[in-house]
Amino acid sequence: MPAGGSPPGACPCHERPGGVSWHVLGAGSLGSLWATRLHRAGIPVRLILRDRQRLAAYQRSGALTLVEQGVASRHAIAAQSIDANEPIRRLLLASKAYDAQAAAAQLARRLSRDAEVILLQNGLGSQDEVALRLPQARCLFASSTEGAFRDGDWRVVFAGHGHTWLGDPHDPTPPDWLQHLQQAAIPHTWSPDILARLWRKLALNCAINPLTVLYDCPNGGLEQHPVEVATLCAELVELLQCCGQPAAAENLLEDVWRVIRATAANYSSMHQDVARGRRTEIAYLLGYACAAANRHRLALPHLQALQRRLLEHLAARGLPRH
Ligand code: NAD
Ligand code: KPL
Repeated sequence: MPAGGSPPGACPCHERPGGVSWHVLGAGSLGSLWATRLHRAGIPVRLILRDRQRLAAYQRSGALTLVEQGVASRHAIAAQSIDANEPIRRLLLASKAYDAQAAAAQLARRLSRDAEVILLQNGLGSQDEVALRLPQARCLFASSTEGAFRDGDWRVVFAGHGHTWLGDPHDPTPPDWLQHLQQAAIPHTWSPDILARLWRKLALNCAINPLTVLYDCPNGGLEQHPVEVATLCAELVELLQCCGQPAAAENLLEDVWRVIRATAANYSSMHQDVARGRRTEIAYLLGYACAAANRHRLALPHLQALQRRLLEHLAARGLPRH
């Protein structure tokens, strides 16, 4: 058995039908959602877990469980701890934005020279932090509207069908492993301008999520605050244009209202984090937007006031400011 790793219930020869293995870091919501679907399609996958205790716990459980439309299926995916020695050529890094850089630093010694790393983080900023840590790898960025949550250890519930856009800001050539996503029925599109996608999603999140936290309401509750939403969108449009992202700025306000109405009964991810006393990804959303405005010496008073109010709100609840 290799140091730091073992495939529960799986034969290693069956795990590698001649292809490059996917390594998936983070058996959280999206990492588990990807790993189980890839595994189900017969594509070799390895889970990378935080340490040997987590690995031992996973091995006791024996599998990841995927729940889709109330139906559970078990997937005995091979796993290893982060300190294993197996080289990595294709990595899905599916951590929160604030954990991505440290995870990348821990894995750097294991990445081969032709490694590809798919960064599945919300917001902006973590992708560049990781790319700096992994100069030998091709870093691809992803932006996803799929929804998943964990309802227990090693269990993930597929909660919302969506789509994932992937791209490489430095190289428009699509990777050949996109066919694996096709085989695994992971809806996706190769995006020649992934930064525009990520900026647009960031702008949507900045216009919606902080207000839902401050007003303690589901997304639809923002219908009561149309002027605040419109003022923030106007400043976000200025920011996007100033940052060379005019496509991401187009019809932002209309799109924000479309999302608010389409998700009216849902609580935003930031609201859910705060309600559960969990760290938010604020530094990679509103924090990133405000830092970009400062870099460009752009005065965006409402966005900056929103950041101050949100930081005070988090501090009052003992939650980190970053
Ligand atoms: P999550 O917290 O459920 O999962 C992250 C996992 O990474 C956790 O299991 C954590 O233990 C693991 N991890 C962190 N550092 C690690 C390390 N060094 N070694 C090993 N494991 C490590 O998060 P998630 O909900 O899957 O979100 C991942 C990203 O995707 C976030 O940026 C989130 O905003 C974004 N996103 C999530 C959803 C969703 O529905 N869950 C939808 C769209 C976007
Ligand atoms: O992505 C979101 C989130 O909750 O994080 C939406 C639904 C777009 C709200 O901003």
